[in-house]
Amino acid sequence: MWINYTSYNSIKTLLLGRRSVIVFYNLFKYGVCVCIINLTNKKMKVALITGVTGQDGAYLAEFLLKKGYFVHGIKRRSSSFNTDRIDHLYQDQHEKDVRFKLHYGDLTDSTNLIRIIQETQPDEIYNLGAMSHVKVSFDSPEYVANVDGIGTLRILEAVRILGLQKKTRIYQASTSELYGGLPENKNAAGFYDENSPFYPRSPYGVAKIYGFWITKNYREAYDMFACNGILFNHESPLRGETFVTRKITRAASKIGLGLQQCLYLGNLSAQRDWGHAKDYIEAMWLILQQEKPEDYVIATGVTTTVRDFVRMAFAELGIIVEFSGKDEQEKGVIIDVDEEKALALGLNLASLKLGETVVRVDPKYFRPTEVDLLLGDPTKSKTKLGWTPKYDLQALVEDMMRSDLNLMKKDEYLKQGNYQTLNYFE
Ligand code: NAP
Ligand code: F7E
Repeated sequence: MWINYTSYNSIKTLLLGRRSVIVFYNLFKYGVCVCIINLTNKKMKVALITGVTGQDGAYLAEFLLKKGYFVHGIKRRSSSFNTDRIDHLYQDQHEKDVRFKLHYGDLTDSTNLIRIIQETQPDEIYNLGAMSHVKVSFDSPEYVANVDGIGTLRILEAVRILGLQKKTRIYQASTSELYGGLPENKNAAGFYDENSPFYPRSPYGVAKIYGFWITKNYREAYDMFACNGILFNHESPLRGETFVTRKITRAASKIGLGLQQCLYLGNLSAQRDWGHAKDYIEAMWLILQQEKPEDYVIATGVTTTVRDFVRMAFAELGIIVEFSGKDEQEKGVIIDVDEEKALALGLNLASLKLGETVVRVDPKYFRPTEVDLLLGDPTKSKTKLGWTPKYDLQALVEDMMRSDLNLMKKDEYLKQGNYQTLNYFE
């Protein structure tokens, strides 16, 4: 421990954890007075995250804990643990200084939401909970309307009923799916921005448009600090396995190791503006730290086809895939393998034959109405929020491939030892 008191009446502080401080007073020539001040929760901000077990919820919880927040998360009751993404953050609730707490709850249950908000008295609510799969929303449209649409209203109304309008700031997870990808709705530069008209193309998009407008309405009607982040697609090693990027990075890794032969996809020509979830959750936080509540587009400003994402994922393994054929007959074939790279990564060279088809189209993954192209304009978030993403698409693909190759190697290892592995197929 150091004490350096050269200056008159100097005060040196030494942080003890995040909640208490030792203060050394140099009282002229009369000695040193030491006192320990216990900083209570007074200054600690409290956040409540719905959807804390999801991709964004997990990254956001970690981010806010690092910033010194007390974080409450709402998780759904499930017949088995579904907390894999946040297990590394969770503490034994009997320990001292617990700053991360989970509550059972559901966005379809107003009474539960009112009680949790009453108990936690959050400074910030991040409403990330949703049935977030666009294709699945065609199968469960009523449920999606209830959770993604009315669920947002339930949060806003709970804050109002509890008289917390002035204390609690609310972030609503809005989405680029609101635009629907109509070419005529892009701005002059060819992007979707905060002023572009909406035209949702799925029950998910339609439910989320209610969430968008009710958030804006409560802001205007009741002077609440409630904001929409209109986030374009963001991915990561924690992305759900049935979204296209993760489906691709998992399958490419398995194919490289000889654990799978072919990857079946839907619309290969769809284009998305893909960023990294770690960058996007920082934007969510920045949106709630502003002086005035506003809505922001969060995007990279670059769009890429599903087909090119496949090429990039395989290229990370030294496998070059080329596409030929049209529509449902289109296929991806191995045309080259960088053997040195493949060996260095521990791939199964024997299974990587030139001319082998590794990607095929299965129309069951087509959507009744598709969003063909999404491309966002992040100018406002970059200038007003000072948001600066760290990952471009190449860095995102590298991160996801590194993680999934490791994951699949674990499976390979278990299989070699005659242990059971889980088969996840859609
Ligand atoms: P995600 O991985 O699918 O996570 C969704 C979360 O919502 C999960 O924790 C899920 O719980 C929870 N949830 C589902 N139904 C619920 C209900 N009835 N009550 C309470 N919680 C419920 O989604 P994400 O990628 O993290 O996205 C976060 C939010 O941003 C979502 O609202 C999504 O629609 C929106 N969004 C995402 C993107 C993107 O590209 N990722 C882009 C724009 C907007 P379980 O773990 O129990 O399933
Ligand atoms: O599809 C095409 C598919 O499911 C992307 C959600 O986070 O972002 C996400 O929605 C594209 C689509 O994401 C397969 O047709 C081809 O054109 O990964 P996705 P999404 O539908 O864009 C928005 C912004 C959200 O808000 C949502 O919550 O890829 N595609 N083949 C496929 N998609 C899937 N899932 N599976 C395929 O096999």
